[in-house]
Amino acid sequence: MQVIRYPEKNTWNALLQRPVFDTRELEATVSAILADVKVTGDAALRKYTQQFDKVTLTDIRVTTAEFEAADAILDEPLKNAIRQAALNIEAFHRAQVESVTLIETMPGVQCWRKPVGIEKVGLYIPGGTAPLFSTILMLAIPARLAGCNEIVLCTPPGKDGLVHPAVLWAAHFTGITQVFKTGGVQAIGAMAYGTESVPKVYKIFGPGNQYVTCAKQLVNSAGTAIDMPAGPSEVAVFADDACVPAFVAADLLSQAEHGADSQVLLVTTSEKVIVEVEKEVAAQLALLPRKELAAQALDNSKLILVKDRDEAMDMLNDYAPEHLIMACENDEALATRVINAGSVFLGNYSPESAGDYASGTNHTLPTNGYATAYSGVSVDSFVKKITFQRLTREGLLALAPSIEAMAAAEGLDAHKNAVSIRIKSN
Ligand code: HSO
Ligand code: ZN
Repeated sequence: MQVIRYPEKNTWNALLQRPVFDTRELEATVSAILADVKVTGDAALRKYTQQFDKVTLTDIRVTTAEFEAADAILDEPLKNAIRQAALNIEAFHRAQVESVTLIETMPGVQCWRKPVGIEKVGLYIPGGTAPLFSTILMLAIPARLAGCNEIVLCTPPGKDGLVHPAVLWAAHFTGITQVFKTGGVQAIGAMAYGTESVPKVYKIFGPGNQYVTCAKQLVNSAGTAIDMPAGPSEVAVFADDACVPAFVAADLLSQAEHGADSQVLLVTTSEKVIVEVEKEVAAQLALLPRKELAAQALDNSKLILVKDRDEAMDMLNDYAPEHLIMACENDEALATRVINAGSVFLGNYSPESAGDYASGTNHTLPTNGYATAYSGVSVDSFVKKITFQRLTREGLLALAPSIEAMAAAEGLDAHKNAVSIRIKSN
């Protein structure tokens, strides 16, 4: 990890740069696969699963027998852990379900807004080096609470042609029955266009590699909604002498082990913290099974010494981290100054892992600086809010002069007439 001491403000931009990925190069490949899926459907899914996952698919859809086998394999302690996480995630997200409030803006003018679940949603769960079954909880639970009718899940099969049992168990546990063994770009295409097996959905959620991200962006520009532009995962920690350096190091490593492209950042007001965290990172890294990946991520990562808390907050708000951990004196007071972050973890006992799995908050969060303008996934991500109104004759009479005046001024006579014709009638 690079150590930077007291950087001048005009260097911050360069310092806080994320590794850049040019997806334009991928676009041609991704577009070709998407087009193929659009035209040849299941045949394309079989072809690319053979090519990329080296699996000859019989059924694309996971069968009842496969769900049962997963249930038999998965051990009870892990099932209980998933159950507990699900309870907390459900409790936190249930509070996000909005009730309908009728507002009478004027006598006889009633307006209200009703959240309606997006009818068909698709969840993508990557395969690869870690089976992220926790992401199923983070997506399926709010989708259910939102009232989505049809929830489809796509995930690539392993070399044995099977989906990881924890993925299947978590899917089944959260009420998802339509699971398809297809991954990568072809899965995104399948959910965007529909194939003989995979239903077409209106919005696609979930993390993925650069190809998946590129595919999501392409289908998005062609009309399928997506959760958010996703980039590599990241954490920023603000720590002062109130932190426990071993805890901070563990948090940095927990994010670094996600992948070589993850980025972790420590901003501190204490030289001592830098020295001790560095020492702890080295000691803990050596013991990690994923140390190679984590070490590569640490190469992109920085420990930054700043002069005071004000400067730290300015820098962190500029960076707009996906996760922000504040292990410092008076964390809550300082946290009131957070403007840009996906999710904030306060104090020495709130590791990012708590939010990643089980405390209740969602772990699908804006990366790559998108926290300046985007929120993480919530029940809101799965609903549309439809407005309704009813005006009585008296209500319209009272509002008519304003509508007529505005319509006339915009030169839209038909709009004006739609009011005039009513108030003239009895
Ligand atoms: N830190 C990841 C979420 C995750 N961690 C899943 C473990 N499993 C992105 O926020
Ligand atoms: Zn994580």
